Amino acid sequence: MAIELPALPWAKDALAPHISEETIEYHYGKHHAGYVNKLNAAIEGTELAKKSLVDIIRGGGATFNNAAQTWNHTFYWHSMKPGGGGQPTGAIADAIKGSFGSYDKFREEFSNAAATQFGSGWAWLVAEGNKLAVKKTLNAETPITTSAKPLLTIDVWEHAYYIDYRNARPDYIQVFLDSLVNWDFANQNLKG
Ligand code: MN3
Repeated sequence: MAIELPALPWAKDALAPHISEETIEYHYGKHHAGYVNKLNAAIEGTELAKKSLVDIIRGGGATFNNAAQTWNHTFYWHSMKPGGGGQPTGAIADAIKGSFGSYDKFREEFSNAAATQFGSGWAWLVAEGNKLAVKKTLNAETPITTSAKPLLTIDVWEHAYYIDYRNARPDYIQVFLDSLVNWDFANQNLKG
């Protein structure tokens, strides 16, 4: 069965002015769709076509990059919402305090991971046992191949921010934290 490109959780212009409709047009419509199409072309008629996306990713091999990028992008879209950002609420707020000491410390660590991921990749908030941690991954690498449970992610490939922020990745990271983060999604993942 072909892997589907999931619908966005909001309208393409809903994150503007923080992330423009043009960025989403390209990032979702070209990049994300491109990973899905390449993945489907690679698995068509093979044993992999019968597997779930997560199982394909965990199997590694030649399809890993397109499969992991398919999953990572869906997770990224849900990590943002119009009117999001700012202080966390609910269980995730307590967990952040417990693991990092304060929201500000978490923010510093997450921003630093996202800013210092050299080249293309991702920064993540994950749960490892009872602790939360910040991770960064290169290219398509994803925590779902590890024991860590992803709660939230930011895409720091240039295609995620170059139209809106040019080379200023730190500005994009700040806006992500201040105006876009979907803490409801992080709470859902923490619980699940
Ligand atoms: Mn991307």
